[in-house]
Amino acid sequence: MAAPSRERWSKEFSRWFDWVLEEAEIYDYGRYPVKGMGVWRPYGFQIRRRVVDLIRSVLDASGHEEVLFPLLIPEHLLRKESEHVRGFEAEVYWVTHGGREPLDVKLALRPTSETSISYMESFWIKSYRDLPRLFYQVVSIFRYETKATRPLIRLREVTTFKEAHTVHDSFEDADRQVEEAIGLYKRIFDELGIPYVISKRPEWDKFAGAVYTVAFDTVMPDGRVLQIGTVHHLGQNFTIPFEVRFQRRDELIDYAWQTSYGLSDRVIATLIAIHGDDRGPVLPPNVAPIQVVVIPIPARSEEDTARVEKALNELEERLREAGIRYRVDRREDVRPGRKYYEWEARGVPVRIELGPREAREGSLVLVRRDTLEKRKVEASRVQEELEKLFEEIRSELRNRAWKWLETKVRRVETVEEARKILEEERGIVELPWCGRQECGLRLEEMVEAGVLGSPLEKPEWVKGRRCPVCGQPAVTSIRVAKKY
Ligand code: P5A
Ligand code: ZN
Repeated sequence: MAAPSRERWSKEFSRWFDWVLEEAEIYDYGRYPVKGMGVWRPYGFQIRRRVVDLIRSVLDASGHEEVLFPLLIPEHLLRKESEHVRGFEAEVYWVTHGGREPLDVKLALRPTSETSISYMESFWIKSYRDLPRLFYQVVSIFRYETKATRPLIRLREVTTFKEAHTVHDSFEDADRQVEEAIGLYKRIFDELGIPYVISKRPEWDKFAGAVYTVAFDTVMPDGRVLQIGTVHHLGQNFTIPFEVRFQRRDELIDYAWQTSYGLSDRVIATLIAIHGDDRGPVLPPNVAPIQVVVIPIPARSEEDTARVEKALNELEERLREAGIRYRVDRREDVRPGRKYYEWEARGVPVRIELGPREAREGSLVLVRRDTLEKRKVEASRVQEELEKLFEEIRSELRNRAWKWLETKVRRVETVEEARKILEEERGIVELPWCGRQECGLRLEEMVEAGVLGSPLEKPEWVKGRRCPVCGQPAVTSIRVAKKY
């Protein structure tokens, strides 16, 4: 059987995504009576937990220390860094009352935690010997987003915000941390098979309060681009107003340097979206709540029924022993075909079919969710076969996603071509660029799309080419896309 098509997945992505969240019982959105806020359902929560566990393990193993700060930030802290507050002011939810009493000091629901964390760091950090310090927390943040909200993609309560905040004794060490963070995020995305493009954001689109911002973007099935993670060099922009001072090795007192970086529910949204097809999502085995679903095929005779039952018990024993997350779907009132459909829609990566014939032969049929390819294996070898299959699925999902992304990134030299591609196919378009802000802003208007920024290294291919807006020699390339 051929692999499922990806018609609906790409052509009606928005509806496909809503259908998956509902059908697979991942996230209930739109029914909860506050806009931009949804409910993680048990199956979705399990996916979320495995993604968070993965991120935690990568951060823990690289010297990050987990902390937990209060949700509420007093107004004067939030206002201390002027660029930051200017960037977030319109998005802050305020707590103004305690019971019936108006509060003396308004309290913000954190939109992010640079201010509250910097404030506390001013007490904790004294000397270069204390540095670097790497903190992170996994929390809800609140942003009163005015662009159209979408489940997991643009939320007003971001429930799975993994924010890291680091402190350093020099600008260069913070630069090095930015590199390090980029490496960690690559690892996380690679584990999930999520392909990405890394860009240095232009001046006019960096994080409010950052010296510079590096962003990970991916192309969603509809060709629109989603920012799935960001890393910021904060310089001394927060440590000066918050007085995070330390004694340097040469005994002088200086302000520290910081970085911050974050991931959100968008990582889970992308994981669900990117590997999908018209039958639903395909979850990589390392984060799938159920890695294997076993479907018993009903037998006609009593003898066969007993055989199937015995083979099922042996299979369960082997799966349990191997530590595989499995479920046996024993529902008697539901036909196998219906069961296949339901578990496919939940993205379970492998199905095992076990009927009278397999029970007699001592075999099993393994079916891959991504390709629907069937494989007959000896029942006694199921553990090894599954290990092998999980690895194949994981690497093939990743390869397929990367190949798909590569077809969505196009290089052109004229505004006209860029405009046409963005209009018809979306994706990411790269053009030569003189590096000037005014040309970047002009380009955004001309192609009716947003600038993502430039690659971290000057690309070879722009050599000898010109900025299509002003005709000056290109110093780098610029990426534009229709963004979420
Ligand atoms: C870095 C962590 C920050 O907030 N402070 C702490 C820094 N950066 S950010 O770019 O504003 O956000 C980090 C990532 O969070 C995702 N994101 C969202 N996801 C869902 N709904 C939202 N409303 C939302 N806003 C931001 C983005 O992936 C972003 O890169
Ligand atoms: Zn130019």
